[in-house]
Amino acid sequence: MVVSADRLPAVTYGVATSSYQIEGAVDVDGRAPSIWDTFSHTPGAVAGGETGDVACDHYHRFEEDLDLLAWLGVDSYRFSIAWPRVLPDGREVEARGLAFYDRLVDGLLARGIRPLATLYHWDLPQVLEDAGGWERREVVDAFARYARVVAEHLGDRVRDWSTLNEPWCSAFLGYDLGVHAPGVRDPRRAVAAAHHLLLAHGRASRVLRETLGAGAQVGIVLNPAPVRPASDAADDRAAVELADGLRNRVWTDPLFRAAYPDDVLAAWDPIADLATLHREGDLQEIAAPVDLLGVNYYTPLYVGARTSGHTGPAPAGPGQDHLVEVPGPAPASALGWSIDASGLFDLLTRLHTDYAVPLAVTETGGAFPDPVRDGGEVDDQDRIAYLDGHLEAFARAGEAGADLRGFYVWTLLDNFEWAEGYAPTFGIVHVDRATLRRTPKASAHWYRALLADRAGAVG
Ligand code: IFM
Repeated sequence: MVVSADRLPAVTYGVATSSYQIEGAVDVDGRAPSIWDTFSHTPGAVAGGETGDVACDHYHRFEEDLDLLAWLGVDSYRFSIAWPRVLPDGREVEARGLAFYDRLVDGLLARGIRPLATLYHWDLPQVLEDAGGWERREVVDAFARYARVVAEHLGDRVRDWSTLNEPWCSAFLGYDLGVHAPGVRDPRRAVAAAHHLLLAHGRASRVLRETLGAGAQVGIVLNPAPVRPASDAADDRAAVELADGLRNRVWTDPLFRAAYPDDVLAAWDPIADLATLHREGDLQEIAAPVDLLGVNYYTPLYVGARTSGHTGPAPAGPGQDHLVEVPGPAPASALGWSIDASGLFDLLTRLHTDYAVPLAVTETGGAFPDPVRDGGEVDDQDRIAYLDGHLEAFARAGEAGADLRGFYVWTLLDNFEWAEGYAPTFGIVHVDRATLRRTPKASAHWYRALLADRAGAVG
């Protein structure tokens, strides 16, 4: 063990989940389909044909999950609200959908746990996708209206909000590579989706502030990655700059500098009609004040240039077909993602230096083999080592001056891992797929003990 409780920054600690990955109950209490319902039911889209229809059935078992959170001793719980439960047809408010989040939030507060709500973790109502989805500018007002409905309803009890989770995935995995919902493969549409996601963030964050009043915290969650060259060759080192633009600066420069990076604009100019897409005033709206930047970190991105002889798919994000994403070095998690806690340190210190924004790690964690013993026990020492190393990197970034506010483990429960289905397990609590019985893994006991010690150490 490398991190001790007294070394941990005195910030908020928690765990994170998202609606479609855990709730199930997809046709209950007026909920309508989201793009992920449609996509997961499309043959060949998700490994094993799995869907979020049942997921962890958290919608019906949330009290048990709240008790697990209380047992863990977390300060905060990061969850997302399902847009298609609240505005199933995109227009009329579904009171039963909001009532579920009342029960969840009230249950958290009754247990002394602070809610951190994300408005959008990828479950766009299908009806809005049918009207053009993130590709069309109209979605921006629809998102702002959804933000107002939810904030008016929960804002007296939920004071910490994020607008979007990982717009890189929504725009580039969803509209460029087509491996996430809505399964589109069109770089022009991906460029449009990216812009409208940013604009939706800006418009919704203004609405959240107006609705919530003073003292609320409004932020956004990104999944930036440190970008590293596949080799020392000059072309590979040059590839890093553009890949960094399309993974990181394409989000952070508009958000914190009210400008798209020049290299990104140059890469996109041949793909999309930017003069029509990027309208006057958009960047000022996108660069609304942000109280907290959430950082989801799993692995660095390794890139090379095709001219150096690398072959394979380009990194996600239109405009870099001449680049190749290559696997990072061992060790890797069960999804083949290189494990490298130094990447978290690099990311947090860089974001602090470049943008001077308060930061939280809103997700980190790993999928590991997780052999299950009789009775559901999982001795996941590999996950403990992962979390330990990443907490140490987090502490080091704080010591180096980054303004850190929180750390959330991904994730509470083994759940629906998008296009990968249920096979990769990220939870610190095992969920038996047949019975949905929850059993804390060794990592949950470890995190609980660390949080309890920290409570003693921090006083
Ligand atoms: O499961 C996802 C989550 O929904 C978003 N961030 C990455 C996680 C692991 O892939």
